[in-house]
Amino acid sequence: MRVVCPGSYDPVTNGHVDVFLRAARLFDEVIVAVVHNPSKPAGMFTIPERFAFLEEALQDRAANIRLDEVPGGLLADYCRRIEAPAVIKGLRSGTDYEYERRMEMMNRHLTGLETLYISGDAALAHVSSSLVKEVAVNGGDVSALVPPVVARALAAKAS
Ligand code: COD
Repeated sequence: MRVVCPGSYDPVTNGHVDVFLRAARLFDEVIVAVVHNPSKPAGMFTIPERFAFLEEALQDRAANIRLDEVPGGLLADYCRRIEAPAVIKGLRSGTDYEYERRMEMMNRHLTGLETLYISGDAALAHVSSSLVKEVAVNGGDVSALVPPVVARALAAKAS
């Protein structure tokens, strides 16, 4: 089965990568899709930058992971177009589930798109794109929480 891991990935973290790799062990093909999230319009990194970070972070990690971009429109329409019956979402907490559950129901209502959940690595439960950005721009060390390419880009923003 082909599945999609959609996200803003601004930027990708080790929490995201853990979910991608575990999905890649379960499904035939995993499409990591950088999606424009209309409620997070002004990102720190451009879409091409986020894409390049993902490319480097996932290089040689799993042969069945592909990258794509959803430049606008509904995720459910994109998934129907590429014939992916389900999306994979990573969960850190009950709060994540509350947030995801409403999207899950809306996506199912729209096109029948299913949502499957992978519970994230507990050691990375405190890791989010927004927190690593906040810590990094204020001089904190996030190198254990993000791929090296992202750590370098965040350090450059902080300097
Ligand atoms: N461990 C495990 N999972 C994690 C971790 C971690 N440490 N960090 C993040 N995750 C998970 C998140 O829970 C999420 O499932 C995924 O990784 C991506 O996270 P983000 O923050 O990069 O992405 P979001 O939440 O901004 O993505 C939201 C979408 C872009 C998917 C959503 O807005 C969308 O589908 N937009 C398209 C327009 C649309 O169709 N709207 C209607 C939706 S019903």
